[in-house]
Amino acid sequence: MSGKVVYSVCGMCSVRCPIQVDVENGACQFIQGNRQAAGIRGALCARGASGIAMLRDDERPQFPMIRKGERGEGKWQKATWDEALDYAAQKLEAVRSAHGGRAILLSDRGGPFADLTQALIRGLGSPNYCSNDSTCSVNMQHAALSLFGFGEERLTYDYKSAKHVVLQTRNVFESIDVRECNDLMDGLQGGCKLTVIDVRATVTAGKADRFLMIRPGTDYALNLAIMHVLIKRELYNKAFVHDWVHGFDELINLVEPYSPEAVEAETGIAAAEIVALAEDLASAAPAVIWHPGWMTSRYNDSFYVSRSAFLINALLGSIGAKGGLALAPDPADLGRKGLNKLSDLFLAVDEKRADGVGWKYPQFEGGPGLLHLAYQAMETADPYALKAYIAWQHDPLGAHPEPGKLQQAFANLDLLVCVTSSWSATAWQADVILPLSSYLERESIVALQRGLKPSFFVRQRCQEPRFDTKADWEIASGLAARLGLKALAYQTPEDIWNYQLEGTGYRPESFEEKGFVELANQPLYAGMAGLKLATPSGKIEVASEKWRREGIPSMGPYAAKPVPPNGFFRLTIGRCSLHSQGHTVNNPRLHAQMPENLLWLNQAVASRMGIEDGDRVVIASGAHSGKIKVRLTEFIHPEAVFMVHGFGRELPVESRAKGQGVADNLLMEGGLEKWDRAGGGLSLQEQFVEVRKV
Ligand SMILES: Nc1nc2c(c(=O)[nH]1)N[C@H]1C(S)=C(S)[C@@H](COP(=O)(O)OP(=O)(O)OC[C@H]3O[C@@H](n4cnc5c(=O)[nH]c(N)nc54)[C@H](O)[C@@H]3O)O[C@H]1N2
Ligand SMILES: Nc1nc2c(c(=O)[nH]1)N[C@H]1C(S)=C(S)[C@@H](COP(=O)(O)OP(=O)(O)OC[C@H]3O[C@@H](n4cnc5c(=O)[nH]c(N)nc54)[C@H](O)[C@@H]3O)O[C@H]1N2
Ligand code: SF4
Ligand SMILES: [Mo]
Repeated sequence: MSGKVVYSVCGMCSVRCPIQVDVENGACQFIQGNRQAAGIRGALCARGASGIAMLRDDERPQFPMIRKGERGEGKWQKATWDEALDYAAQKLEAVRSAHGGRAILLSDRGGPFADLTQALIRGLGSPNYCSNDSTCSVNMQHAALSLFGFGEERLTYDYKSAKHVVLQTRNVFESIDVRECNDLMDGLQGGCKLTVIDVRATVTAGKADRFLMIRPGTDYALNLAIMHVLIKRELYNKAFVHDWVHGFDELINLVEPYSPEAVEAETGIAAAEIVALAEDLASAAPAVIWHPGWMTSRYNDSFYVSRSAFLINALLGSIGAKGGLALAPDPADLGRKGLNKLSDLFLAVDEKRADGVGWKYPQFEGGPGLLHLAYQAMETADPYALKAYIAWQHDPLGAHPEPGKLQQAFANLDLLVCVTSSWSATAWQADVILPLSSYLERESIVALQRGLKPSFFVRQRCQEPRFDTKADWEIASGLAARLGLKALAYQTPEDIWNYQLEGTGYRPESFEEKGFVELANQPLYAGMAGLKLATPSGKIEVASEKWRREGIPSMGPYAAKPVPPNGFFRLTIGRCSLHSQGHTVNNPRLHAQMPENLLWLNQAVASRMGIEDGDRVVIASGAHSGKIKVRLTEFIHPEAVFMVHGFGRELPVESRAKGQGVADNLLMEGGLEKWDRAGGGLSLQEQFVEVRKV
């Protein structure tokens, strides 16, 4: 066999960048970013480049497994695919006939390929699909919906044409999306100014013209003050506000008390800096992006932070503007037909969701749901019992606070299925593991890439699986065939692609050349002209009517953040360039480069405590504590400590990662009950931790 190039999609994190893979003699040899994809230009991040190390690693589930001992004991019986799928299907059928389809919950990572899992759960007769969003971006998503009537996916951050970008709680150059990194670099090279607002100096802050080290958790106060200055000094875009903002008078009243001087002590940011930033933005408007945040499951007011960020953009007229938060066209805007949805193979399920979304919480979006509330239902059987749970490429026990408490909720399940390509705390608790092929060994369904030039793209199989694993569509089809869901019981990926592409003018072969097909030749700025927003007023709503009906202020007054007592710090968390959440810490190559997480601690504070750089300290909260190495720096706010999420793995099957670093989620006491009632997301940083010298 000779060599070939396969165009595919990275799976080392949920961003899913386009890649091209050199395959020799049926084995992947080299991965790079897709050279034909605009915005990628061959680039890949360190994790994407470590895909081959993951592929060649034997420390991943290699065959189907059925639990033998107690949950979590790690005693497995090797099974054939027929045995494992029969087992899972029989248990699902038993749950379905005893409790109805609604007793089945499925969660996954959401994103462009979720139509498959959504189709499966709908076919099973359950409304209970949830994504990971309630621990990720849901506050920002609900902020967009409450203001614009559409979700954030309709907006494109037009960095390349921007004149001033503000990144607030965003670390673009370490918490990576390759396209976004390239676009922002292009913008900066073209003279765009960058302001970074963070509790610590990140790599991104290192590239900024202005870095504001904010007191953790006080961003909403800052944003109110920015709006105060824009309005008082009449620096806002009056025409845009007149045409598009509903409730401007309410906004004037809301921001009145928050002068720059009034928030200076609370935020730690000098009044003069706040004024200067507002003035700079006004002079660059409308080619301005004030980023509303990505990982926004942080505070009880994170929804307000994102909303106020969007409103700053509205005041600057940058919503829908070139160089701002441009509007991404839908295929229909381009006169093109969209993909046929697999979910439409089945009728919508007419049942209340277990998480209360859509009926108890009518303001929230039904699609991704709120997983932590589904777990409450699992624990209490209110509004009804959840008896089977399919965790699909998702590690909720690693990604939620209080995993012990979650495990107790799982005790109410008759069946816990884990579909996964790597080991995880959740897989270890499963009754049956359906091992997924790694992303290089499987294909995906076709998906829509949004943006100014939308495209359809697909993940192609680069090589055959090294182990007895299967692709998502094969697993979904295998379950569907056994559970009477004929429509989803596909035999080949081409059958699925043909269904999805019917009427679009494309065929499965259309993707061979580049891995994607573009729906437009030129970037299209859809713009605001002629748009009718799906909000009750048809405009951008300062106070959302939908939220008001539920008695929830969509932007309240700022509530001051408490100062941690002596020896305690606010726990702040995030990502690093070398790892993806929790699922790369055992990757041979990435582990070699970053085997453990460090605790960032302010230098001056540390010297008062007698702690030196590189010391191991105790970090504790409630019953949990761990020992972690400190990284001292003057560039972190003295009230905060910072650590990267995903470490502190305990599984014997992950020899490299086991026992290295500390798991941040164990330090989040009572964290399953702490959530932003207005935005829906968990409040992972409403937490103080104690730090002690060993
Ligand atoms: N304490 C705390 N909790 C957090 C966070 C935090 O910072 N601190 N961050 C939150 C955020 S932003 C998110 S998005 C969630 C993430 O939470 P998860 O989505 O649970 O995190 P991952 O580690 O990405 O888990 C994905 C799991 O899917 C499986 N998997 C199988 N195949 C693939 C594949 O091809 N690609 C990928 N990516 N995974 C595969 C692996 O088993 C892996 O364990 O956690 C959230 N929870
Ligand atoms: N390398 C890498 N890239 C990734 C991922 C990954 O795991 N690894 N995961 C992807 C996913 S799922 C997500 S959600 C995104 C997340 O992308 P981001 O949201 O940009 O990333 P984070 O690292 O979670 O947080 C960004 C910054 O918020 C800062 N911060 C913490 N508290 C505060 C505060 O109170 N105020 C302010 N102003 N700043 C604060 C942190 O110091 C951190 O630098 O990254 C994506 N890209
Ligand atoms: S950001 Fe990196 S790891 Fe994530 S999909 Fe893109 S290349 Fe892969
Ligand atoms: Mo995330």
